[in-house]
This record gives sequence, C-alpha cells and structure tokens, in this order.
Amino acid sequence: KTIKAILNLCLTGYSGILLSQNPIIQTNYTADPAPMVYNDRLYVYTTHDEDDSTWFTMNDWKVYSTNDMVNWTDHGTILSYKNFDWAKRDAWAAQCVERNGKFFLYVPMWSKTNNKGAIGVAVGDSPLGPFHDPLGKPLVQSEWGDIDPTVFVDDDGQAHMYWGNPKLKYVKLNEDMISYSGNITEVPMTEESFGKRDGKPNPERPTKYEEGPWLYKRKNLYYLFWPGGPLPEFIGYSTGKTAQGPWKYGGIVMPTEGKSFTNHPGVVDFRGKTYFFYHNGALPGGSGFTRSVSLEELTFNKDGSISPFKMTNG
Ligand code: FUB
Repeated sequence: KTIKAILNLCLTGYSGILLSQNPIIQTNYTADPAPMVYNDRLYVYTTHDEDDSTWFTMNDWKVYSTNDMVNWTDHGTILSYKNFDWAKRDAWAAQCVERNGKFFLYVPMWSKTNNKGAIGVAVGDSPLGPFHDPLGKPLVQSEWGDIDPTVFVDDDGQAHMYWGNPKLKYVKLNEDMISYSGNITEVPMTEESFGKRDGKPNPERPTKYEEGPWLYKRKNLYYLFWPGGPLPEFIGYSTGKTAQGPWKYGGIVMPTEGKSFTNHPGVVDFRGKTYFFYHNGALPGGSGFTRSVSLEELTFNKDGSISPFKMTNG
C-alpha cells in the first residue's frame, strides 16, 4: 500500500497520472465526489480540503478523469469561489452536468449578499472548463442550508435539481440550465420516504436525511442517495417512480465507517458497470476536515433494491 502511494506521488509529479486504489486520489485531500461520463471518459469533480483544518477550509474544486477505472489523470483546480464576485468562501459539494455540448457546474458557496449559503452555476465549453459565472449572482439563495446541489437531466429533457441541509429542496431547471421555472418546493420529510431517525427526536431533522442528495435513474426507477444521521453520516437511499417522487425509503447502502463524520454519494454508469463514489478520512492525516475520495462498484438486487456494502480501506 505504501509503495503504491509513493508511486502515485512520483507519477503525479511527472505526468499527472494516478494509479487506482482506494482512496483513488492520494495527492490531495478531496471530498464530495461528483462523477460525470462524457465521450466515454469518466470525470470526477471533487471539493478540496486545505490541509490546515479544524473546520472546513475549502476554496476550490478539482477534476480527475479516467477511461479504465485504474489510471486517473489529475486535471488540477478548475474553479474557485473567487471566480464568483458574490461569494466569499466555502467551495462545497458540486456537480457537473453536460447539456448540448456545454458543461454546467452547480456549486454551493457562502454568499456575501446575505451572509448565508447559496448555489451558483458556472458554465464551460469542456469538462475541464474554463468555467465562468453567467449570472453574476446565485441561482438559488435563501438560507444557510442551500448547499449540495444534485442535477439530473431526464430522457424527456426536463432537468431536476435537489439540494439542502436539513431541508431537501427541489426545483425544475429550464432548458438553459441557468434558470428555473415554478416555485422551489420542500420535499416532505416523512419516515416512509427517508426512514425513522435513530436517537433523540430532532424536530429540525425528523428523518434520517441530512444533506448531499444524489439523483440517479436506472430502469425507469429513480434513486435518491443521501448522507443520513445522526452523525457520523452513513449513506441511505430512497426510490421513486418519477424524478419528483413520491419517495420510498430503501435502506442504508453504506454504514457509518472511516474517520470522517460526513460522507457524500456520487453514482454513475460507465462501460456497463455502476460506480458508487464516496469520501472518508482514509489518507494519512485524514479526518473530517482532511478527507479522501474512494469508490466501489455498485450492484443491484433483481427488484432494484441495494444491499448494504462496506468501504474498502475505510
Ligand atoms: O464538504 C463540505 C460539506 O460537507 C458538503 O457540502 C457536505 O455534503 C459535507 O460533505
């Protein structure tokens, strides 16, 4: 394990190529993985934990890519909160989506405007950018919990965005992907949809849902994966027959483990397999604020349900 880690560091120094093993990225502390497939290549967008933290110190986003799930190319930093005039810190969990040859990167940050969380969108002509802020203001901004956007464009062309902590919010994005129509709604937090929360009753968090949703579709069934609580987080999932639910709690897919009190799912199909990305604190010096990205192959039972699985090298 140590020799491979050293080899990774040496190779990165010369060519930007990383060899795969969990954690797949060993040259930076990274978290909140968001995979995207484009032109038969898998890209994973990550947040970046600065290595000096007793709380989240996160300034920018990075991209890594592969075409064989073994060799990863480090594309470096592709965007910072400083690229948004209205943002002042907290480059948190993002997701990139391609539409009509443009790449839309949805990014939560702390807003100067109202001193609360907000979600911005950056647009680029390639998966690696350069990205710019077409709006000059947040796409969504109302309260602390406007973080962790997930965006999914369905087969009928409708784009859906979910986000939020502790509320789970939803809106339909327009075809331009930088505006929305209709009202932002809150998904009802029922035990049927998100499971009965363990521990002391928490009026603000009545179910297991915490944050970091990821919307994914397989065989006409929609899956919402989400980090659940009480802390430390595990990953749970809910399913629905439409992208807007109603949602039915499915269970825990990845139990709490590792040295990070957060986790974050990212699910993608690539070359006939499904991959589940997540984070923990597995690198040397790892913690809740110095995290690292890992992945597992995700398999489904015949009825579409998912049996729990453990982290590798957690
Ligand atoms: O990485 C910062 C925050 O921690 C993310 O936005 C949450 O999902 C959690 O991972």
